[in-house]
Amino acid sequence: MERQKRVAAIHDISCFGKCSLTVALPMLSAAGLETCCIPTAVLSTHTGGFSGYTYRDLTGDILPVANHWKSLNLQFDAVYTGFLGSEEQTEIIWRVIDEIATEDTLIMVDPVMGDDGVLYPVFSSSFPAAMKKLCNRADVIVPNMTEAFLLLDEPYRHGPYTETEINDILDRLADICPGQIVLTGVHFDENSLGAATLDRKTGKKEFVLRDRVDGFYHGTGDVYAATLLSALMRGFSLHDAAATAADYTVLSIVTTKKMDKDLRYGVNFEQNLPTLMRMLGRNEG
Ligand code: PXL
Repeated sequence: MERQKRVAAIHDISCFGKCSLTVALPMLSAAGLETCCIPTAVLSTHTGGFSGYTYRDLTGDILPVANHWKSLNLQFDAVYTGFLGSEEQTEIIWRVIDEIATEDTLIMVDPVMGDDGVLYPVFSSSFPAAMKKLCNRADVIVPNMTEAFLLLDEPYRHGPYTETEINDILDRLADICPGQIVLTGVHFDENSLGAATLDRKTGKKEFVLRDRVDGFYHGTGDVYAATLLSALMRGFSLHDAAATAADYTVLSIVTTKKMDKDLRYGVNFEQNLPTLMRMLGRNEG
């Protein structure tokens, strides 16, 4: 009998400005996954470019939700964490994993902390060390270049990078995470952009590069991570999942660019969901 895979997505809800749960829930559902969620906070908008946003902290609810799920004996194929509002939340996620994950559960941590060399202002300077501890528990991490330098506690370096630099960063990320590494924002020149993967099962490092689309589109990291997890859950190799995620993120950006929208509003990932389903091999009707 076929079994539908079940994912627990643990992120904030930004009520406007597509990112975190408002991206993860529809995308993972489109991938055919049963998607459950633990909201870590509710904000009126995300924090990237809007001022005056509301912030309702839900730290106290996270563990009780996990405890209730455990009492119902629910099994999860993946736990996927993204934006976490505080060091305390990163510690609580450890306990959530203890409660709801088994050896067979894939733990994917997107260490959402910053972009373009800057730690998001909502975070204190000690937050990256807490996120680093959580990465130690992950089967897959998906940092961008800014987050990689924060995790490694090193000053940010702008690209273009060399292959040697990227390989070195992958090796050092492997020291803080026992799992698969997907590093985004990698580029060796100004015309391309993509990801580098370190597959711990094969020891292989690979690059996935695509033509760069100009402009800073908010929420693309979340589109990338949700596609990556969807592809992994459907049995893709790490490299193929990273490539599918790059293709779908570029497609969403190109679609958004044609619409001339405020870049803070998030990308139009919705229009191409039927294409995503085909990319993930969901042609069965
Ligand atoms: O897209 C990452 C993200 C998620 N959640 C919140 C954010 C951001 C990035 O700015 O502010 C609340």
